Amino acid sequence: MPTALITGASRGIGRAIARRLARTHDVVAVARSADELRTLAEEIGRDGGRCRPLALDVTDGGAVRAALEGTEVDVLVNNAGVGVLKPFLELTPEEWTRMVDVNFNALYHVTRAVLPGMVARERGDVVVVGSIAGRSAFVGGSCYAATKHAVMGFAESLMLEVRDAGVRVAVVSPGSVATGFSPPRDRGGVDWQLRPEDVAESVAHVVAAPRGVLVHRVEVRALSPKRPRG
Ligand code: NJP
Repeated sequence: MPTALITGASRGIGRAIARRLARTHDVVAVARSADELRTLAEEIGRDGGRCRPLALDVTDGGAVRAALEGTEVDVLVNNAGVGVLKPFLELTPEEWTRMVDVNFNALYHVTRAVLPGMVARERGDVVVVGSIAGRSAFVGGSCYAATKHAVMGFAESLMLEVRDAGVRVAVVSPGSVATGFSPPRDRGGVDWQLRPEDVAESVAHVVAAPRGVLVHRVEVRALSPKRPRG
């Protein structure tokens, strides 16, 4: 079985990606919450898959290197992310730094640890969970949208660097997803958001592209914020 490493796998979109990819991959599930990773591994095990929980803060470069360097990974999903969505003048330095560290700087730590193996084996997938905020701005997004714009620049540059080495780099950019990511907003009583499983399906689609085919960007939105999902 090939191996898929997913960051931010303890809940939300990352957990759904881990469950989905476990159908076709051995999973390494990374996040800080050891208990939630353990229950994820149990769920995957009950479904007949294999999952190794790995409690790790992806912003700690030394810890990431120590835990991951030399690990053979076929699919890396950089999904861990935080969003403190509020006006710039209300953002604290800690909130600003945390978003930059998790959403952007961690891409260096994690990708740097596993990419050399992919290049040496001449195959692999690096998927980043971006956001529609990675190409459009919004009030309250001065830092969050900036980190997701940075994701796009990182991913496209890396794609151009490693495609000839057989490694594919992609960004899956969701619209609004029903997770605990941001405080509940008034959605007009209509349950229209994407489910984490919808995003996981897009990641699985990217990874399953035939060899020789590179899907670089996917934007996935709920069909209509005016209509319930049904
Ligand atoms: O978020 P949430 P989502 N080290 O809060 C982990 C993007 N997105 O699933 O460490 C390691 O449920 C945290 O684990 P833990 C978004 O930007 C979302 O909605 O245990 N892991 C948890 O597993 C992000 O990139 C929406 O706390 C760390 C996970 O990250 C991705 O989707 C829309 C960590 C966060 O789970 C997943 O978001 C959109 C650290 N230092 C893009 N810090 C949306 N939900 O609407 C956090 O366009 N984590």
